[in-house]
This record gives sequence, C-alpha cells and structure tokens, in this order.
Amino acid sequence: MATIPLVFIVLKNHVPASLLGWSVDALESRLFFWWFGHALVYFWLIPAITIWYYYVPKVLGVPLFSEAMAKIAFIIFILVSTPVGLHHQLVDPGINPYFKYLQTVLTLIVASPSMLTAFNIIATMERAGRARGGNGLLGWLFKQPWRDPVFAGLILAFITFGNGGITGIINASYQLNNVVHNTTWIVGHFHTTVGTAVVLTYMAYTYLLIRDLYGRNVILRNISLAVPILWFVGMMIFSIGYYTAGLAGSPRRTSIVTYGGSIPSEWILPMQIAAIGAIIFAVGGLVFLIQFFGSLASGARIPLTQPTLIMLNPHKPGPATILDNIRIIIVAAIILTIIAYSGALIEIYYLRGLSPITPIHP
Ligand SMILES: [Cu+2]
Repeated sequence: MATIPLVFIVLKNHVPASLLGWSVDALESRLFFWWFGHALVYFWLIPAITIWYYYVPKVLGVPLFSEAMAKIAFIIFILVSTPVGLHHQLVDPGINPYFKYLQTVLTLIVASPSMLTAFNIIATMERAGRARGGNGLLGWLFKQPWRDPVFAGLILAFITFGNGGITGIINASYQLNNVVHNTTWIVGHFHTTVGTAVVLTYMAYTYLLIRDLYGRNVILRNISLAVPILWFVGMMIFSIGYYTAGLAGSPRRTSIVTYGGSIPSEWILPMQIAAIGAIIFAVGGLVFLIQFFGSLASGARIPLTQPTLIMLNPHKPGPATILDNIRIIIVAAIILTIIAYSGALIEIYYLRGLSPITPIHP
C-alpha cells in the first residue's frame, strides 16, 4: 500500500528527471513520496513495538496485561499509518487545507495505539512488580529486572518513544506545525522516535540475538548496561537541545546557518548542549559496535542444546477472534487510503490540469 505510490512516482518523475533531464512537478512528487514516507517509519517502528510486547511479559514471567488491546493497537497502526502522508506537507501550497486537516485528524488517531501500547506495557510491568512485592504507588517500579541490558534498553527506548510521541502530536497539529516545520525541532523528534524507540530497541534485542541466533556469548558483558543508559541520556539531552533551537527558528537541512556571521544567540547554546548529548550517545553506540562485532568474532560459543529464553517460555496464543481477520483490516485500510488521497490527487491532476501519464518537459 505504501510502496506502490513510491514506485509510480520514481518511474514517472525521478528516473526521467535524472536520466533525461525532464523537470518534475514538486508537489506531485512530494505527495507520492510522503504517501510512502510516513508508512516507511512504521516499517521500522512496528518490529520494535512487537519486541516490547513480546519480550517484556516473557522476561517478567507474566502474561501481557491485555492481548485484545494489543491487537487493537496493531490494527489501528495498519489502518492509519498510510493515509497520513500529507501531515509532512502542511505548509505546502497547492493542497486544499481541508485535505490537510483530514490527515491531521487521522494522524492524531495513529497516536492512539502508541498510547494503548504505553498503557499495556506499563500495566504488565506493574502487575509483575506487585507480584514480586513492590507495594505502594511506585514500589513496583523498583522490582523490575533493570540490570538486564535487554529489558533496560527496551524500556528506555519505550520511555523515549513517549518524548517523541508528544512532539509528534505537535508536528501533526495543523497550526502548531507552522512553528516547528523544517526547524531542528523535527530533527529532535525523529531522533527520539526512529533514532531511539527503534534503534535502541534493536540494539538491546541484539544482545539476545547474539546468543540465540549466533550461539555466542556477549563480550564485555559487564558494561552492556552502559549502552542503553548512554544512548538514552545522550538522546534526551540532544533532543531537548534541538527542540529548543528549533522553537527559536533554527533551520534544518542547512549546512551554513550563520546568515553572514549573524547567528542568532538563541540557537548557539541549545545546539552546543545538543552536541554534548550527541557525543554521549555516540559513545554508547561505539561500545555497542565493539561488543557486537567482538562477540561475533570472539564471543565464547554456547552449546546449541542449551535452552534459550524463547524455548523456556513458549507463548500460547488465545483463540482467533474478529480482531485476527487480516482481510477486513486490509479492505478498511485501502478504503481509508482512497478517502485520504483522492481529494489531493483530483486537485493535482484535474483542477490543475497536470496529466497523470505525460511528464512535464523542460
Ligand atoms: Cu509522518
């Protein structure tokens, strides 16, 4: 659903533009690119969220708080991650504001499964923490396996996803987008979502896969916990610096921002703070890479007969319900996508007289 529009626009506009020098319609290209581009982020994010749902109950030894709620969250992710591409084009001229507003609403809906996920994972942690004797309002928080780098990494990634989710709602809001569009705010946002919710989850889970997939022990095991902590702390500092500079108007995608030597002072300090954050998370990433390649090359081999965590706690799915019927979900997703893009497409091809078949020649 997301890739076909990308293939169409690459073949129609970008290949002829690069090989034959044809000019392209920027608005048309951007619409098809973002139709793909938003869903692309979910290609990465959904595996990370799946890992949270999978590993957290398993390592805590309790069932997930609500399996039905998890299924509903994934259904909404599939339904609403494609028809929201226009939220990247809220300042583009040439698209009727009503179509942008419709996709703003759909984007706010796609925030809801993230909130369902937050509730479900935290409720699962609370249940396990209370079963281990964690009393009071927050006592259960201290009864979690924080020393497990996989668990700590997943939960820190998940907390950072909260930071990114809140700023994402600001990006998606039609009016507020005018303040943050194309500033370093957006760069701060995707470092917390893709750059941490996804990347830190993959890094943390790799500690398990080095063992389960490659049959190797992780080298320098005692410092594994430093990786998620450095990544989390560094990314929090980095994102806050970028958010602050962005709110003061610091542009993104610009290598020279001095404007003839008159760099606004509101940009300098937050960007310097962000640079410190970047160094901190880069050190975490470096430790991870040393451990990853070092473990593959020289980690002690584990006999394959030894049972892994996955074998010890096999998941027993409940009976299939209407929530498991993928056909209904796909049909609904296609209908939503048609509703979301048909207005803007009619506007581009018919109201502006641009042909969907013939490219514009120079
Ligand atoms: Cu998006």
